[in-house]
Amino acid sequence: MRTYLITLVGLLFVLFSYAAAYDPLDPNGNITIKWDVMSWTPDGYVAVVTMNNFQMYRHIMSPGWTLGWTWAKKEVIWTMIGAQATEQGDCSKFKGNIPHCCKKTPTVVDMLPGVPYNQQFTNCCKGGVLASWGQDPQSSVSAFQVSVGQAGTTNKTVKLPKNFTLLGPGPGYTCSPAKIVPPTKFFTPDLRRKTQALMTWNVTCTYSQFVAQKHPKCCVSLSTFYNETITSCPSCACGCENKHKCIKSDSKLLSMVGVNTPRKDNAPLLQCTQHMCPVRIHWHVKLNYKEYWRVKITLTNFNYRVNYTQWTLVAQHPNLNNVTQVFSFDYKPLVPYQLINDTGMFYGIKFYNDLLMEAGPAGNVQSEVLLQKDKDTFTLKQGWAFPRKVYFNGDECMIPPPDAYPYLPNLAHQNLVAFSTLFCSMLLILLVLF
Ligand SMILES: *[C@@H]1O[C@H](CO)[C@@H](O)[C@H](O)[C@H]1NC(C)=O
Ligand SMILES: *[C@@H]1O[C@H](CO)[C@@H](O)[C@H](O)[C@H]1NC(C)=O
Ligand SMILES: *[C@@H]1O[C@H](CO)[C@@H](O)[C@H](O)[C@H]1NC(C)=O
Ligand SMILES: *[C@@H]1O[C@H](CO)[C@@H](O)[C@H](O)[C@H]1NC(C)=O
Ligand SMILES: *[C@@H]1O[C@H](CO)[C@@H](O)[C@H](O)[C@H]1NC(C)=O
Ligand SMILES: *[C@@H]1O[C@H](CO)[C@@H](O)[C@H](O)[C@H]1NC(C)=O
Ligand SMILES: *[C@@H]1O[C@H](CO)[C@@H](O)[C@H](O)[C@H]1NC(C)=O
Ligand SMILES: CC(=O)N[C@H]1CO[C@H](CO)[C@@H](O)[C@@H]1O
Repeated sequence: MRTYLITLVGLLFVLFSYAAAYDPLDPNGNITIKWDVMSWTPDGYVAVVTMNNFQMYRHIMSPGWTLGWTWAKKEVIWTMIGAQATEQGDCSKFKGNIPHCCKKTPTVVDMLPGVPYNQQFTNCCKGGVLASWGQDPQSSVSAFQVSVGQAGTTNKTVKLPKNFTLLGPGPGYTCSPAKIVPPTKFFTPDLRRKTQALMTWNVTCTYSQFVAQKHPKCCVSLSTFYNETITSCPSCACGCENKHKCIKSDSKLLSMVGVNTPRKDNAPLLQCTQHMCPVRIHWHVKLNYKEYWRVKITLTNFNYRVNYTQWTLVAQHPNLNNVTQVFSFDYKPLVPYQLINDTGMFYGIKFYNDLLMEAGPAGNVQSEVLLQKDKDTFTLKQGWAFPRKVYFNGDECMIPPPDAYPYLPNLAHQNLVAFSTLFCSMLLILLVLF
């Protein structure tokens, strides 16, 4: 009965949290795409397109972003610097000068690092990788230049592109319509003069895990020093539809050359587990000192086809307001409302463990966190020491239901057991009597 109730409440909670595009731990998180018209041309304009990732802990990792839109009229792209359209489309109407892209709905991707100098643009050419704002604000921007033809040539006749789509590397983002905003002002390199765009419009894209995938992408397992039980991730936490495609960690297939080469469609190659998640976060309550307590966090990759670069882990726990030391990860408190300080992001140290390697012996990273006890609230009872929410790379992970937590061997729990035994026997007596 209790189990059912908790599961039901948990399920409702999960459903509810997936349906909302709004992320309570990062209420202002978005990616903005800004078009600055820098000059008019005889048949159109030259614009600088800048993408800013304002999300605290959600980055776009390799193979990077893909940006699409629909032209409002018969616009074409004459040239592009720092990015390229994936398809040229039908340019058969053009003689002499052939446009870069004639498609009504261009699809644009970033260039790879190391393209020739004359094809580069400031903040371009990172293979579409956008760091999260919380981790590396300098690398959270991407830009390219586009020269548009057959377009309006004044701020009255230009028609804004429509139906922006942002993929990165999978679905999940929904973009607003473009909106004209006050023109961006730029400083000249010597900072002594300001210039401004001839016209600017913005698009805002927000992420929803519900749009991205119907199942979570990660799960949490728990253990403690005071109870031997290891609470594993919930079964099929990430969906078991593809269970037949998973491979055992000792499979001979794994020695085949190219088996772990990333696929164009990002199809994973998962190690067989009972949870079928690509990533598991293990939270171990390790030690209880007088003034402090210590947690060990381990991230394990079960996907043979992904190296997670610049991974992020977000955890919510009431004691994160008194983090004393974080060993071998970087840590940053997230204070979305400036009121409750119970959430923080962990990420790898650059060039040390900011890469969570593909599944296998090297596919894990770990850290220990030392927290100072808040005497009024600290307890090992009722699973208080476990995280309330966990996100990996910006996706919420499934946490086991409270009744599966390892319990502190204490009276309260025994009482509960005793009570339910009593309840059952009473029921039995009633059944026997009537
Ligand atoms: C996008 O994010 C920025 C930075 O957090 C914020 O200032 C802005 O209001 C957000 N825009 C929308 C439409 O939410
Ligand atoms: C437009 O986007 C830029 C970032 O790309 C942001 O700084 C600016 O505040 C946005 N303007 C509006 C009005 O949202
Ligand atoms: C268009 O340009 C005129 C001046 O040339 C200016 O007054 C007007 O505010 C501009 N409109 C927009 C939407 O930028
Ligand atoms: C918007 O773009 C998407 C994907 O490119 C496409 O499926 C959809 O039909 C487009 N919608 C409109 C109104 O053009
Ligand atoms: C992950 O990185 C290692 C070392 O850089 C490389 O050998 C391996 O092929 C990469 N795996 C994937 C799936 O990209
Ligand atoms: C939040 O907690 C961290 C310690 O975990 C502390 O460094 C930070 O100053 C706190 N921030 C606020 C706004 O209380
Ligand atoms: C450890 O936790 C498990 C799972 O909640 C529980 O069944 C068990 O009784 C606990 N062990 C002890 C020694 O209390
Ligand atoms: C023991 C201790 O340092 N407690 C502090 C935990 O953090 C809160 C708010 O950040 C402080 O008010 C406590 O004093």
